[in-house]
Amino acid sequence: MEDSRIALPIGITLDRFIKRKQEEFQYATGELSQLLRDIALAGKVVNREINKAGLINISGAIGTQNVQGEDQQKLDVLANIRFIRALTKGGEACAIVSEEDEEITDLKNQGRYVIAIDPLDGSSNIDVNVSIGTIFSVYRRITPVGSPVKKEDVLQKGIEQVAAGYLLYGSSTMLVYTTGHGVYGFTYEPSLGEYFLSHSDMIIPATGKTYSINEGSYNGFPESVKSYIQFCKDNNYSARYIGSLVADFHRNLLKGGIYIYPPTTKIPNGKLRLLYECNALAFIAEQAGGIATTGTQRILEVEPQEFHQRVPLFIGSKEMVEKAQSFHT
Ligand code: AHM
Ligand code: MG
Repeated sequence: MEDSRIALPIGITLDRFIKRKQEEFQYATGELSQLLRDIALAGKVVNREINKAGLINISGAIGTQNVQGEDQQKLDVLANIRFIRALTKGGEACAIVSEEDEEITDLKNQGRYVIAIDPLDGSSNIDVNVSIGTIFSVYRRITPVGSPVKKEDVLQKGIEQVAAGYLLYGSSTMLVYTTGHGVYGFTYEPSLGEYFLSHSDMIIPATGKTYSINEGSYNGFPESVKSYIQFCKDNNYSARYIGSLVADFHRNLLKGGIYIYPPTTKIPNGKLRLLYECNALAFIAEQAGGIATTGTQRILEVEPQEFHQRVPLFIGSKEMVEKAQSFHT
């Protein structure tokens, strides 16, 4: 019995939810379940560190740069360490590609899964007490278990994801994930140290009135994007742009809306990374009834060429993304 979108009661703990879901799949080994628990646990640790950021002097740039040449914040580094540690100890993942590391981390174990992760997205918002997030994708490895991990294990199309999700460290902390059978959201209760199901079988409204784009870069946008922005203004849409992809995406998932990071004259492929930002959110968007494209191509079908590849992103409510795309000639 492989039904997918089974209604489990709001308030059930994440642990129990994962267990119940696993029981529904005859041949499930429990490894993916354990992997999700590991990520959820690392999320608790990172959440604790983020909440301390204002209290102790751990926030702020530490003077090093990540592989994209951007300043790394201390918490980026810490989050990267926490997730890698949790996944290493868990043993289900054999390799990790992270925004913070140039090369793949081969965990040299018997794990069957590969993780692509942005350990702390929206890091420019850390110091200003604005929501940030973690984004992750899970793939099955292609090469034999136990052998050295190869590029092709990581460079898989988004359609090959077996699970994807994000943690949102906001006014409350949430874990939202999919294994390809609907999208489920869990809210973290810090005093109990537990995640509880708060959003069952999430569906993004087919349309909305919110558009999220960094209009400061307007002059460098393609004409099609400028025309879509004009359409939004003509229709009295609201502009909402947090500058943390997870937070902007999450709001649009709940309320309906579109998030766009287009190509610009300065950055022709946009800013966001295919493997550990766009694919995970595209999988979630589609599972929730939305869509995600580069403007011309389904994100989940983009063939990755390199670990830190960037792609333009148009994601959110189906009708809004379709409308935005209709301006492309
Ligand atoms: P990061 O991974 O370095 O944090 O960059 C990704 C972030 C997204 O969360 C956000 O939507 C976007 O960059 C904001 O970029 P910009 O300041 O160019 O609008
Ligand atoms: Mg990021």
